[in-house]
Amino acid sequence: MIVAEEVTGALADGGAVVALESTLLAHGLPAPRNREVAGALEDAVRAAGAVPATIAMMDGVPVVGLNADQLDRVCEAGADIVKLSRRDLGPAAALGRDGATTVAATAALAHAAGIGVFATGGLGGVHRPVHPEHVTWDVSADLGVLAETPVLVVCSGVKSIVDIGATLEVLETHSVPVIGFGTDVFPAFYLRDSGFGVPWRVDSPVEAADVVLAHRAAPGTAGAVLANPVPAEHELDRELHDRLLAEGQELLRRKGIQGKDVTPALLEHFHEASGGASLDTNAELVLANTRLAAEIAVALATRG
Ligand code: PSU
Ligand code: MN
Repeated sequence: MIVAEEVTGALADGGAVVALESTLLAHGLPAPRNREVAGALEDAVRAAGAVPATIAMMDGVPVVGLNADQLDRVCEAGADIVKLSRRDLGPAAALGRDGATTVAATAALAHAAGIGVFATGGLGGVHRPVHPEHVTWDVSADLGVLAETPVLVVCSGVKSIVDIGATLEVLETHSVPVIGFGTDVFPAFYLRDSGFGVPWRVDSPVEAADVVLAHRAAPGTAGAVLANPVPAEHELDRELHDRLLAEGQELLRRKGIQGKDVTPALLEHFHEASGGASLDTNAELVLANTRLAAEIAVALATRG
């Protein structure tokens, strides 16, 4: 694993570092918008007084803290960037591949590097069955990895494309605390309200840092989810959202899309069929989560 010097330095000094994932760039947003977002996220972390560490695999080597050239590579249109969950890290390393890391893989690498705070858009979850009469086994590895990786993931809940109630149940089963930021309802990525509540709520970065410290001191090795709703002015119209989701699910059935291609295919459908509206929502929510994560990392560093 290569850890950027700036990241190593900040960690050695007890400074604030925020991990950022690369799947949302390579497989969640189209080029060239993804590169703009990548830069804006890192700028936002720096503006808050923390060091960004975007994580990906380059030529088979996990890199914690991509440089500008490596960010270009991850965001390049049509580049051969594999979507890497944690289970893929070994094979991709042995075969010398370039890959973008999901929440699962990014959380694992961040923790291995000593980083405790991580920002993304939406956590993976329990997918809805492609055929209503089926039971799905498509449960994102994000959930299982968070069960055993003590990082704080700041996100806008889970994507509204998954079964949110089932996802919250799996998080409970895995002893992963779910905390709302300034909200009593669990957000649903493009939408502020999933219709499900959150068991805990904090209203400031300092309060969130308190929860992280107490959670780390409590028994178990699970991570934690801080759910930050998309800023109201960037929320997607609910009717548009519901129509896009229904179309997207039909598209999956028609094309037989399965496994790790489901999330990228649905996001792409949203972006195309909304004329870019969902793209703005996605970019803005990731940015807001990244700002918040940086403020929490700074609050944690201040406390030592
Ligand atoms: N957040 C975004 N866009 C994304 C993702 C998160 O704004 O594309 C990615 C994350 O990398 C997450 C993945 O881990 O979606 C979930 O994929 P799956 O459902 O295949 O586990
Ligand atoms: Mn899956």
